Amino acid sequence: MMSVATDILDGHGGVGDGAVLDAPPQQAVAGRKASVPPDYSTKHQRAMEKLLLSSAPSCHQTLPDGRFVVPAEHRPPASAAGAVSLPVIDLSLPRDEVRRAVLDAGKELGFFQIINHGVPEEAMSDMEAACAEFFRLPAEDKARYYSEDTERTNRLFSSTMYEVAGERYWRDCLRLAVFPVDDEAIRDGWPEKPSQFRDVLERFIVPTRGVGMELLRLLCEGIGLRPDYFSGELSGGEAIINVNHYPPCPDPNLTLGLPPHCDRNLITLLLQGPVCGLQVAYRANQWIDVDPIPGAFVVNFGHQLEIATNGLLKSVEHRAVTNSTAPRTSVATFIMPTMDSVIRPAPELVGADNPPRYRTFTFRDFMTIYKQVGARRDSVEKAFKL
Ligand SMILES: O=C(O)CCC(=O)C(=O)O
Repeated sequence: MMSVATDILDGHGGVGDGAVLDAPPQQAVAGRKASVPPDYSTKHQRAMEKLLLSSAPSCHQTLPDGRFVVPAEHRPPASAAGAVSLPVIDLSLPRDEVRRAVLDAGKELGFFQIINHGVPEEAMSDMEAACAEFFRLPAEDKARYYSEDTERTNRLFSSTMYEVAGERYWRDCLRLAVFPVDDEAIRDGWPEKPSQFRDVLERFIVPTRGVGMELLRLLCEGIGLRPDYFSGELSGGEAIINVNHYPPCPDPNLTLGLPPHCDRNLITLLLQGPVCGLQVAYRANQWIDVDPIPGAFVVNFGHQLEIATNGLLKSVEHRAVTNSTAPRTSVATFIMPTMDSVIRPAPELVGADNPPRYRTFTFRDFMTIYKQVGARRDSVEKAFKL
């Protein structure tokens, strides 16, 4: 079975891990005259040369390494669930209708798209553009953010884990802690290039997180929890974004951008951009292609929501496939519990005829075990189910 190292997908650093750099640029230039350009001659230079797919001098003509070839049974295109598509929910409809639609979609597929959600179109398109621009920066600009330290939240890394055994995936990722935005340490961890990046991220993340919280309230109303059940600790951790970048791939039939996995958090909102690539697991070994819809978010539930609702809302596996022509950049926003929050099936949702299906643990404990067992749905179920 294909293993799914969580550091490839969801590696999580400690709270307050503000610094992005292995060696901040200020340190790298310490002692130099201002006119001398910074010299990332050792660590950064090596990192830069080694790894990022997006830093390759030109398009890859062939797969650079056999480890990009995923086992035959996991290769795209697996049988695609052709006629099935994700429901698209218009959040501007009356609240009762939206609540019902969100709950139905969540129960049936665990994934849906939302439109008219209130995040300004400009904030979304600016975010898409700034993220794509980040990956087009010269390698030496990106190298300063690059780190292989999986304990860091803020870092640029590649799923091509050179010198580490195991599969490789066709994706680079910029991961950043983004909440609370008024915390200077959080903002200071964001890239300074491109120059508009920080402002664009702030304009994007504040309303996007707001939509995520509103969806959680709607779900609570729908399943009989008090509307603010997920406010406070359960959603108050460091929200994180993954800016995923998938350069054109020379052999999309042999590779994956991201292996099948479930998310570790509460709820995820994905800005998937105009290029198709996300697939959602559907029944036995079938995958739903998620059609890009301009201005929409793709929404899915993480393990914490499944556990808190005692399995009523499912965390569903998804993966990213690659293509040979167009680069694809997606932005996943993860709403996370604080490390000390206690995760358990909500007492309101369990009873004599519906006993708790999961044990009680802290999110910190969850993360420790998750890193060991991997991100596949079955392995997490096995570790946390009673
Ligand atoms: O890029 C995508 O469509 C999927 C991203 C994803 O699953 C993730 O960041 O965990």
